Amino acid sequence: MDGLTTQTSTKGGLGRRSQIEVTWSHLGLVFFFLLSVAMTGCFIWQYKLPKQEQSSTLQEKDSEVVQMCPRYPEPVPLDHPIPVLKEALEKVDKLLRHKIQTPGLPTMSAIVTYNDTVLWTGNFGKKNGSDPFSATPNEYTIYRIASISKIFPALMLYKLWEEGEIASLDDPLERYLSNFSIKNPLGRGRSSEQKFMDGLAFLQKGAQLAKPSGVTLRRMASHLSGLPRRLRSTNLLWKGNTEQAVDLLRDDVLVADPGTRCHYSNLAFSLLAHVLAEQTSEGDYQRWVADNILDRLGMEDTGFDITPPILAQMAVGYYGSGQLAPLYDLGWYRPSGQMYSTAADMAKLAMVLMGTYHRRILDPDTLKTMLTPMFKCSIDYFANKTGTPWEVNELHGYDIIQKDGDLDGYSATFSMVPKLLLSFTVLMSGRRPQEEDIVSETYNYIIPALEKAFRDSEKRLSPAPNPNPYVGYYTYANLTFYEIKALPNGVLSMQQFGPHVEELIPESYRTILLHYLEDRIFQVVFEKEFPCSLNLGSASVSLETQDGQLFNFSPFDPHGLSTGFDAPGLNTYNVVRIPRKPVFYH
Ligand SMILES: *[C@@H]1O[C@H](CO)[C@@H](O)[C@H](O)[C@H]1NC(C)=O
Ligand SMILES: *[C@@H]1O[C@H](CO)[C@@H](O)[C@H](O)[C@H]1NC(C)=O
Ligand SMILES: *[C@@H]1O[C@H](CO)[C@@H](O)[C@H](O)[C@H]1NC(C)=O
Ligand SMILES: *[C@@H]1O[C@H](CO)[C@@H](O)[C@H](O)[C@H]1NC(C)=O
Ligand SMILES: CC(=O)N[C@H]1CO[C@H](CO)[C@@H](O)[C@@H]1O
Repeated sequence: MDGLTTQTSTKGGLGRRSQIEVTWSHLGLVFFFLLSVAMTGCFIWQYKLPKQEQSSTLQEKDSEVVQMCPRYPEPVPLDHPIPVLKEALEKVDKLLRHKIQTPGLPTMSAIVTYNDTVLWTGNFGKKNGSDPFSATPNEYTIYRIASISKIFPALMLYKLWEEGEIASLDDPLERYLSNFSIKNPLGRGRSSEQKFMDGLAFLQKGAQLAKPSGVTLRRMASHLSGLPRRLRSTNLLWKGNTEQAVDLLRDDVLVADPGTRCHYSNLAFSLLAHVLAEQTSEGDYQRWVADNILDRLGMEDTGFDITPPILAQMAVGYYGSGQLAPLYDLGWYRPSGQMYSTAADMAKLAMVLMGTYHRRILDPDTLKTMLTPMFKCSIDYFANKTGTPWEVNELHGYDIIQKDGDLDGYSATFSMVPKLLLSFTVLMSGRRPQEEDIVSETYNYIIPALEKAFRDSEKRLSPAPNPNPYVGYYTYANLTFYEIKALPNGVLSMQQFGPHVEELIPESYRTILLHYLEDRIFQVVFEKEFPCSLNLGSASVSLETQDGQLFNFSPFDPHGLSTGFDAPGLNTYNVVRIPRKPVFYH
């Protein structure tokens, strides 16, 4: 968001390279099907490049041995308090407590959520930085959220799409705004089309009008439409209307061919919001947001109009210089940056978007679409990827789905790590600390701690309702052999045995557990941390690919026994039951 008098700074350095992962997916189910893997290993051997220097080979092996899995452990219900998590949150607290010393940053409220619970809140400074007796803020202190407001036009787009008011997210804007036109000189694909159209111009006058610009609804909500940052010769206080906006655009020019480049646009979000609102019975953007999102989710302290009661609950905004910032009204650009909210309401929204709140506004499938990044931006953009409406950066191998807001007197960040069901929001009056990025610093503490909590947590495995049909001996192509047993608690355990297995695979990794999901379907679970891959002579076996795989057991025979199983995720079929333990001759 551009401030009116201050310039938004672009932040760098949030992303961090993820480790290069050598995946061995074609090696399939190696742990279980060792011999078939060893054969694949031979195959690879034939194409192996000339041997590298011994030292570097050794180093690679070392690092492979050290890498423990699961690399990205699944979220599990946590029994609080968890010391490692508490310690991480204390570090976050200390970090923000330190930041509040920054001149020009008088007030800060932060909140961290996991699944459907608040893990931590931190409130620092004073609500009114000019008043030495002013109270500290709390979760219900109101701040302007500036560009975080852009989440709401995107929510509206998805909601209207779900309701069928909009046929497709990729509909061209012209379908809903017939008078819209803008020049697209960089649209190379279409200039040849244009010539063709010109050739026909005598026959079909006006055919050109029907030609879409490539400005689609989804691109508008993803900073990918190529629309300029603002309307020609307007600032964010512009009080015009959409008709006037369309007039201004007629002689304006797209700064990029739509869908080819990340380019931040307040214009796109405001235009989208106003145009979509006309499709609704409310007919007005703010009314629609209030009725369909804020009221439904109980976001009581979130809105557009800064009335006296809101003002009384609000942190006072300052410029970095310490000067009081006016509460500008954004006029036609309101959908892009007018809103205010609280840490508590933002936490609620994060849970809703990750599908962990008891109320919902979008279907789970729509949420998946919404949380998927759209496009990789070039290096000069301030985020690694763009989403609808997100900025997405990579940290510790996770996508951090983020929306920043900076407007006179206030700065804010809303962020989620959907894979971990984790969110972090920080609302500030004053200028965002410039030297370091609070969000990545915070996640640098929390993500490893949460991963550790997940890895350490007692696995809650479901036993098979009746283990008898599954217990017994199995083989894959007479090459590898397994025994399934029922543990005293009814959970199935599976052990591989047979020639070579005992020599090659350490005992602790020879047994896995089978977590019951539904009728005849089980999931592979390693009870403890395990090496991501095992080195077996010339072959390497990925245990990582096997973790979490599904076993689909066949229907029961007349004796009530399953005759075998498949592991479709490993492309492994026809593991068959054998009546008794085979004898091996050496
Ligand atoms: C998330 O919360 C819900 C509701 O309390 C609970 O059923 C679920 O198991 C939790 N999931 C995780 C991964 O903690
Ligand atoms: C903030 O405090 C100053 C000094 O006490 C006071 O003049 C000002 O009115 C206060 N602002 C608000 C919005 O309460
Ligand atoms: C389109 O533009 C024409 C002429 O400028 C105007 O009369 C008409 O009302 C506009 N239509 C819409 C839907 O705005
Ligand atoms: C495995 O060995 C048994 C007994 O020797 C034989 O009957 C069976 O056909 C073999 N199965 C496969 C898949 O080779
Ligand atoms: C803006 C930003 O976060 N850029 C990062 C994108 O990712 C690369 C590497 O993956 C980082 O080096 C950049 O800092």
